[in-house]
Amino acid sequence: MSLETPARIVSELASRGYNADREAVTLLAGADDPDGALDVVVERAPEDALKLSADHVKAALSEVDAGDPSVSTGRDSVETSGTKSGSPGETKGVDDGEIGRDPFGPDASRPDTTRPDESVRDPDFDARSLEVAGDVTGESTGTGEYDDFVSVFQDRFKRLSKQLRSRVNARPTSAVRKMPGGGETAIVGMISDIRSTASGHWLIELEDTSGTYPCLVMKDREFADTVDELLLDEVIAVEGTLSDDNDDGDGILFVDSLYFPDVPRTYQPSTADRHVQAALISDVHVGSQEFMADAWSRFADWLHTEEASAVEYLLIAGDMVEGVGVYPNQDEELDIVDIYEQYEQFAEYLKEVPGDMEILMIPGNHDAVRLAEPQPGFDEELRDIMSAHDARISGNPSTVTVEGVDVLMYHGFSLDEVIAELPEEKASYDEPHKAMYQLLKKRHVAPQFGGKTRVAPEEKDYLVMDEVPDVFHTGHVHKLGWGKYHNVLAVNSGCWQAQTAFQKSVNIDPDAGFAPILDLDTLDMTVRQFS
Ligand code: D5M
Ligand code: FE
Ligand code: ZN
Repeated sequence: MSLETPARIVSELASRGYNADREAVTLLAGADDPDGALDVVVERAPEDALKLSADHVKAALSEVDAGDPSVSTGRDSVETSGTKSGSPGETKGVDDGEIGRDPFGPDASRPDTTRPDESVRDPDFDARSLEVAGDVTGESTGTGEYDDFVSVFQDRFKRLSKQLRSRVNARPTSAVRKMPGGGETAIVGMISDIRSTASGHWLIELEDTSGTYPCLVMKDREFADTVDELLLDEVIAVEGTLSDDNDDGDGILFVDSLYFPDVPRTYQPSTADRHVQAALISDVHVGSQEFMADAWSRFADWLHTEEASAVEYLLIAGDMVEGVGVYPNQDEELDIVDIYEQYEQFAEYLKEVPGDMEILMIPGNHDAVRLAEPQPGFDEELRDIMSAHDARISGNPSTVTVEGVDVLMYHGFSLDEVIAELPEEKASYDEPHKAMYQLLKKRHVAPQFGGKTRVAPEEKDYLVMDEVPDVFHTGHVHKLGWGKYHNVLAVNSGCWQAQTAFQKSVNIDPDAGFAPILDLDTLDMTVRQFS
């Protein structure tokens, strides 16, 4: 087996315990004798280098060109390793969940990632593109001061109200206060309070930069049941009629219509120009006793098959590892108690997927980054540990544009809150995509502040959806569900962790071991089961 493709080079390096950045792989692939060059590079790599860079490759290749007699450029060692990697006996079988049991053994840390059927994958690297936007990593400005909370709210209001102002003729609440009674007007505001009145109507307090104004939704209005979709701090618009006593200071607006920023019904998503697929997964939870190692390996094995040859992207929406101290009594169910060792083990599992795949990951609430959203991507230390396949790392949330398709990736912490606050038919654990529809409608991934979801003070609100995504991908609730909302595909991708004791106690029955596979050219989805 020779190393003519980047995928093989990545696999071969991984089997020898190295990762390499993209440029290094390209340089090796372009060498006259890639096999020999790889030998030299590995031989010459600094002891402590886990990841080979283009500089390592260039330095090693220049020594070969200079004719250093001590450097072996022969093929023997590669063939040995090629044969070893190619041996079916070395392939990780579907029952081999053992690497999760002994993460510390010297051999266990570097499993062989090459499958005998690697040759069925023949990706078109030139056609690939993956760009990330809306990532807070390295941009965080928050100092935790009160002023930052003011800024983040002002920014949220400014951007969401802009989306609504084109639809209604709104006035600031300070101006509405001075209008004569009985007149008609519209208000765009952030919901600061919702309560029911003694007679069963709804009083919604809307706040803008000039003050607040009470708006009344009568219980017999046809849109009265949308009130139970409302969350505090979301931005909406209302149109209505002012009470007769408006100009004496305690007026009220009787609401005739209510608008969310929303996604236009006619939204036309973008698609890729070729047949290519992305696997959307989340909540791997490596380090938990319930992590499903067998299912993961079956998934990784499947990715090496003909059937999966178009799956060139792997998008992971948070909770790579189980973490430590996330929930009370979590330690009783930990398989690996050290967080760094959990990431090391996760990296080993990542190496099981084909080396040519383009991987992007964002963190979740179990990951070792700040809990408040937006969460920055993993720090340098964790990136080094998870450097397999040169995966891209960005914050939660992030928008990743894959061959023209905008995928909004958000771990999904706020889904618990949306599900708790809204009626069953509008958001539930059994239909998590419906809770996602609500976030799309509100054009914000974590509308309610001050509840369970922690929002970090920043100058800018990274959680607003300025642009409509083509695909919205979340995880966190460990349930599989997908559907289209105004042509936007919403996918909640399940998990790789069997039911935990806590989940059992509250009747959460997770959908574990599924991989939703998205056709980027049609936005159709197929779900594969590996559990
Ligand atoms: O959470 C997975 C799902 O289970 C998510 O809906 C939250 C819920 N969950 C899990 N453990 C707990 C505890 N201990 N308290 C409250 N809610 C919980 P994940 O964060 O991905 O484990
Ligand atoms: Fe999770
Ligand atoms: Zn989670």
